[in-house]
Amino acid sequence: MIAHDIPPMDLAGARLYKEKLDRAAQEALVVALRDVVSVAPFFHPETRWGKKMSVRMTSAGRLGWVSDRRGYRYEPHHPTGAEWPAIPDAVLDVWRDVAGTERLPDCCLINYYGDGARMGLHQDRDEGDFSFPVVSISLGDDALFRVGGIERQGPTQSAWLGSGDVLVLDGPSRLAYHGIDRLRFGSSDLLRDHGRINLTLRVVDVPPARETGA
Ligand code: MD3
Ligand code: FE
Repeated sequence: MIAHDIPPMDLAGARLYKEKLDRAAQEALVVALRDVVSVAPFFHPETRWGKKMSVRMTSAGRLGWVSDRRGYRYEPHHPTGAEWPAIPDAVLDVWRDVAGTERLPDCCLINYYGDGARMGLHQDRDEGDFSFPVVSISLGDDALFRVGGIERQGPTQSAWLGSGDVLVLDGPSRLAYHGIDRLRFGSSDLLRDHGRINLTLRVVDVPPARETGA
């Protein structure tokens, strides 16, 4: 079930829907994600300087997010060479509910945070068109999220993201600096071994403009 009655909170221009997904909806997502991860297992990405990131990742959709010594980019294949699995319908339902566009996402990045994992302040700017929103779904342990403006040095706001929370980044917030400072490891019993899963849904490519007559 997706709750419709609670209006979102404003978080530096982003819309935060607290507890958007109830426990049954969260469990249904976890079940669907188990199938994704059995085809496209989590891997431990490296930065372009060869340092392992603390977050483990995989993706679903036409394109997946990959990071290694060659840099950060979207790829049509998992590091094993297999195609990424399709984005589960239950995940697309959340997008349809909050994204406000007919366009469906190309990529569902799946981030897993174990004890001590974090993600430094960064912008998401490797997509073709920033006019589409980014939608983030949190599952499992609480995480301290930080979001600022479009300049790295600017002031930031922090908020705890809990299981079932949905965040929509559009308008100016689409290019805001953001990161995850820390987890309250073990705060949720949704995932068997605790930790946190974040789903980030993005439109990556825009279909090429069609020739107009002549
Ligand atoms: C704000 N992930 O994968 S999700 C990422 O919780 C990423 O795993 C974090 O940042 C996580 O790139 C944060 C919330 C989020 C996602 C995309 C954003 C916040 C954003 C794009 C623009 C501004
Ligand atoms: Fe990001």
